[in-house]
Amino acid sequence: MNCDLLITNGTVATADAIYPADVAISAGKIAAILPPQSSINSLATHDATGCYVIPGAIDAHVHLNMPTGVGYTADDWCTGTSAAALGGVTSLVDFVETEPGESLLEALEKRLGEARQSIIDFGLHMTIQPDEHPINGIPRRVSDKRITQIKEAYAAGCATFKMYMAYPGFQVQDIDLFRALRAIAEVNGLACIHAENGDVIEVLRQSNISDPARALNHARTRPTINEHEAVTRAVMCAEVSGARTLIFHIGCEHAARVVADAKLRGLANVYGETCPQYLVLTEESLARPDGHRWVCAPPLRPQADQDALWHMLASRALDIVSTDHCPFTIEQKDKGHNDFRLAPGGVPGIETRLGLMYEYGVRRGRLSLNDWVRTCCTRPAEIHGMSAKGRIAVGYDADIVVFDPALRKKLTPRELHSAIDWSAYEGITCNGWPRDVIARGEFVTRNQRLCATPARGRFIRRSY
Ligand code: DUC
Ligand code: ZN
Repeated sequence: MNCDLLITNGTVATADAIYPADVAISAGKIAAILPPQSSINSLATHDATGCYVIPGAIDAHVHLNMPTGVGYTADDWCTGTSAAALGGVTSLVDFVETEPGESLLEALEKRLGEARQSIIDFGLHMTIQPDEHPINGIPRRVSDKRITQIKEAYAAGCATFKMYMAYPGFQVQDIDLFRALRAIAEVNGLACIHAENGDVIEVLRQSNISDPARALNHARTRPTINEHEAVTRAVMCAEVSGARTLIFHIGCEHAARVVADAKLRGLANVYGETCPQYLVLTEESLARPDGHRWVCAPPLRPQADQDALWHMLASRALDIVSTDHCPFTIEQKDKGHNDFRLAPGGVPGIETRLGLMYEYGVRRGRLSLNDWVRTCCTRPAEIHGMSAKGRIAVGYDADIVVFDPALRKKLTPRELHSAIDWSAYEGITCNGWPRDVIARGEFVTRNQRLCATPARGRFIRRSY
């Protein structure tokens, strides 16, 4: 047998097995998985002694170059995907958002133009949002026309549809959430739902807050029962509509239990995502003098919620870990210094997920190696309709991370590559980090250095 590249002497870790093997790559695909030291003709070999050889990580929830009230999120498609690759990510999924009057396909075309700079392969979720801006805080409707366009978006490779139950401008009313879910069920797509009760949040945010400089109040305006109620409503709508549904960024135990209970009732198409910020940080970060930098939604929660999320991830009640990477510079974040409501929502994380999940999950005994691969690599591909990704198996794309458990990485902005000047994880050192990253058979990083050029990433047309 001949191949282009042979990864030798590593330990292959997948979602269900761990074994020593050499991995042969040809024409960008995994060509064979062989006993170590098999004799085979390869144009190049790459030694992975002492390392885990795992599928490239998939981050199915990021916000690059997204317009916000304080300007665009700080990473563009070049800086964001460079940081992602250095953190072991070989595919990501970002979003298409629509301007009033724009069709879903017009908005997709524009977003594909921006995404051309991507270093790694990428998919796009289609956001289903009201056609017009809200009036007096009341969300406008999603038109029939827009609902009809769901079919066209699916055919164009956007198989997943994001809906917000909170955030003025994005929030959809229940009637439209449900109409959209029925249309998504009809095309066999996936609904991805930001589940918080936006109406209640807006009233709480507009009430007299005695100390708006205290960022912990952000969590008080978005209590866990608010998230719990919205997830319950979203799962009810998913069940009645029959739409395959993923609840995005679950941050608290009660919300996660709703997904767990749905699964116990036999709803095999209801999934849950959580993020490293909810697994590693707590609302203590919001209590810092610069706590407004940790404003994100849902907010960071108490330790008890974090502990429960780890259990639910290991038990498969929750399915995947994505980052909701939404990077802002200190200058952008500090707009909220005196009033947390002015801080743009979101924390960075595109580069740090695999390392953090290894450090806080595997090394601390909360996840097995297989759980780590399942939640960061394999299940994201399955749930998000990427049939060629997420596995080390013959015929799959050769997206591979050589992960070195002996590397140490300090999570400071100096060591990371996002275009921001702070880190949400300052003070943390990860033991274990991606050493080399291969995407469709090409090295995109080697020895923790980027070696890929922009615009090599391809749009992943996703389907089920
Ligand atoms: N939550 C955030 O914190 N930022 C971006 C979008 C979201 O849902
Ligand atoms: Zn998000």
